[in-house]
Amino acid sequence: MRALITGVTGQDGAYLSALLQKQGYEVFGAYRRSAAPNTTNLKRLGVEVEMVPFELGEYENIKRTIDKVKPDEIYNLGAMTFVSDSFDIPLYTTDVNGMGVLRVLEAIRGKDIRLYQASTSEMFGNAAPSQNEDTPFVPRSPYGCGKLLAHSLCRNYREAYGTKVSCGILFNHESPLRGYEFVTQKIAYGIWDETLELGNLSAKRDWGHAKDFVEAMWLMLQHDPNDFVVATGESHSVFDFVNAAADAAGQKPEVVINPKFYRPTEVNHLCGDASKARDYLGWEPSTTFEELVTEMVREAKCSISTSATTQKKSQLTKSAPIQSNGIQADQSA
Ligand code: NAP
Ligand code: G4F
Repeated sequence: MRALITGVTGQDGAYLSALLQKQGYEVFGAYRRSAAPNTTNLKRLGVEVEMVPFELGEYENIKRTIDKVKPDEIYNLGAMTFVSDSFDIPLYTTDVNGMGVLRVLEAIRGKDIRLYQASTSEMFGNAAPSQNEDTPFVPRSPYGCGKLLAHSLCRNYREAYGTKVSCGILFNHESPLRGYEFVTQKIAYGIWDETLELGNLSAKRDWGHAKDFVEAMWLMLQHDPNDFVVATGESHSVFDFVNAAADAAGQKPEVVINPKFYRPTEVNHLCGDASKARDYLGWEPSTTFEELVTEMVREAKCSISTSATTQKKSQLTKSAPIQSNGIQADQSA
């Protein structure tokens, strides 16, 4: 079996690559052009995949890549994923997260390829918890709106053309590979500092582990096309996360509220009901909230210590600094 994973350099891309390789898949990792593609997450999990260029903004590029790789399954994880930034770059966000998915759907129309689309609990906005597949979508950010466009198009292509697409409505999932701007990773690192600047502490999220959630993605493509909520069913506030991280670290910084981290419109409370995924796919999460927080806090501490040691070593072994013109500075002066 051949799988193409878009957004392979991200958190889920790395965990999913590891899972699919374990299942015996040939995995192709689709990455977007950059001066230096970041394979840090894949390397941290010891995964090597064949990397292929892929840009969600460019139809011909998507089509060429799919025609070349000839995948049996595509996992579309590529997206602009930071909700806060989507208020600053709404056109770009909607193009990549919404129209980008339409480009993928067009590229596979009529082909025997199964597609997983990374939908999100952010589409629920402030709909009352707990949220399931029948809960109305009332998104509260350009990110959520773009994802809802994609979600609606996937359903339409499934009904209109028989496209074998499944959408996973995934609630927040985290890990030591999480991007640094997301609140959990910010806390996991910041808990070791003297102060920690945050925004809205009362927002509640249903936080699970990415390693568990990618299993649900794979299971969806082994069943008839459908949509599934994937969640732990337990929610905690940002404030709870700080306290759990402090317990894991054995220390607590001063928490400073900085309104610059507030959003123009906030999603207050997400808590998912994943009964359908449990009943149809046999999926259940295996990591508790406390285990997730502890793993992230400990890994953050290791990375901080490693980078401090590397920095110290490079300072000790450094000879004269290199000037911007490339000439070694004279330290005797
Ligand atoms: P992530 O770590 O931020 O990774 C996003 C990936 O998308 C990166 O590999 C990024 O490439 C790539 N990408 C960004 N713009 C692209 C473009 N124009 N063309 C092609 N690729 C592009 O996100 P994640 O946490 O793994 O999430 C995976 C997917 O699940 C996303 O679609 C996200 O919206 C969705 N989701 C995530 C969560 C969650 O809690 N993690 C919950 C629900 C849904 P670079 O490395 O070059 O930036
Ligand atoms: O960690 P966050 O930035 O994640 P958010 O907005 O829930 O989005 C994540 O989950 C979605 C699924 O529901 C994904 F689709 C999306 O791609 C992404 O992975 O913020 C979580 C909460 C928010 O309510 C935010 O206002 O934490 C609050 N928060 C408080 N202080 C903060 C901060 N968020 C960030 N990023 N930074 C803060 O300092």
